[in-house]
Amino acid sequence: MSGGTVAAVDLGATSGRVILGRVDQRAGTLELGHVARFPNGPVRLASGLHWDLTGLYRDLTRGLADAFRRDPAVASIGVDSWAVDYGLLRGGRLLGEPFHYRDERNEAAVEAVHRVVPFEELYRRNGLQFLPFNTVYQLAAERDAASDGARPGGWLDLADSLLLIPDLIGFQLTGAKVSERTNASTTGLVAVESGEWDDELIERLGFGASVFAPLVSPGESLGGLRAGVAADLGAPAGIEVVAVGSHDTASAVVAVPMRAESAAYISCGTWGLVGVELEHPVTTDAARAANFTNEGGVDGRVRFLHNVMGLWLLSESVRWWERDGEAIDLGGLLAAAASVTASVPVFDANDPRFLAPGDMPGRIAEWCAEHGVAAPASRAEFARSIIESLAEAFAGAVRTASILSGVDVETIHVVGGGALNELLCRRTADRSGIPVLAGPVEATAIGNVLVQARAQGFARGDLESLRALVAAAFAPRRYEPSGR
Ligand code: LRH
Repeated sequence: MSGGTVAAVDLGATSGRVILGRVDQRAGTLELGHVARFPNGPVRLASGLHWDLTGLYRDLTRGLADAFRRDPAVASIGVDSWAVDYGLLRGGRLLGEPFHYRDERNEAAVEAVHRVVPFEELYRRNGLQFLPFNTVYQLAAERDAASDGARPGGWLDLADSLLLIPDLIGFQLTGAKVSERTNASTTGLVAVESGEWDDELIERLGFGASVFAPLVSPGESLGGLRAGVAADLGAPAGIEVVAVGSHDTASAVVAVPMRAESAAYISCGTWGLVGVELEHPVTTDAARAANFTNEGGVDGRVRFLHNVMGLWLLSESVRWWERDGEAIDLGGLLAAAASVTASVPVFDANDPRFLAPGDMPGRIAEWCAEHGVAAPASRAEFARSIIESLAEAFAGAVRTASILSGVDVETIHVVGGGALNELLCRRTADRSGIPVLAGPVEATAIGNVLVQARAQGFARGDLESLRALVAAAFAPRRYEPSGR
């Protein structure tokens, strides 16, 4: 067999898509076909900020039906999404819409977890940077909500299983309950050294080990589509769902056309995930102090990276300005930002005040007032200030990743939607003093496609062989540092 087509479902925090990927390694080709794109976002219910999982499932299955209409020879399906969020099930039934990681319920839970397992110990065990929304804190919030009697969404003790978002979709499609490793590594409950569920930690936190599903690695099959689903999708019987790097960032890193020994990557969309790929985790005191994470990568690699608040700062500002119905042209705003000549403030993009949805320009102005610097004076200046602050945070995280890991970074690869943002790529090159190679934009879907293609026998070899296909198919755009 010399090649074939697979379908990637890639769910991001602001949009989802279904993409067909045709891979023929012998011919050295990799082609993408965009089938469907649909919006995603938080829904504020009485119980807090949630995802509309049911709506997402409707949209993605419509997209998959379209994919099978276009190419009845699609060999398999793979699903990836943002990390950390989960749904609880009892008897196969979903106990409410999953919480959105930007919900505020985690604040009190952080302290509750650290009282039982101090952060230093937690980091030694799971190797994860502190993010207040890591699943471990969300589950503590869930547990405590149930025990105070009010149960505003606290269903942990009622659940018989917990599945992260892509696994939850895999379950709807196939009936199989599994936990894919790259995404499971973001829960905080997987031991960084063994890669297995940390049962002792789970027990100490009172979560109940039986809700966690068996771990599977990218490339393993979840099994065939349920008969009813296959009929709904117009898919031939026996189409498999294959576990991919179901954490979107893990899939994106598969598709970074880099030489890992001398490159850093920035997977830039809602978040900017900045780091390097390693063979072994780094859980030193310095890595903990710098808040660097060791997430599980495809083929057992380690994604040693830091979460920088990404284009969320810009998209949430635009959403705020548009709240009275005005439509803002993002291209025009970025062009105006590129022409700003006044000096703009560089604020700390990692400040936790920027995490929750809301008045982002107001919070930037508040940060400036607290730090005695003049706030941006126009929308173009706000946009420029956001880009400069992101570029500075990216450059800093690349420097830290290099120091902590020993990787001598000669090139920075920017993949994801941020690769289209010329100003951001240019200023990241300028502020880091390192050339930036931008693209591919659809790295996440490509990584998803490649892992499926390898499972189907359309490609073989290690990540370097898969990356060679990416490099051949998508010529990156190069930004040299200007010295400014
Ligand atoms: C990016 C991402 C990131 C996580 C965050 C929750 O989409 O998966 O890697 O930290 O969402």
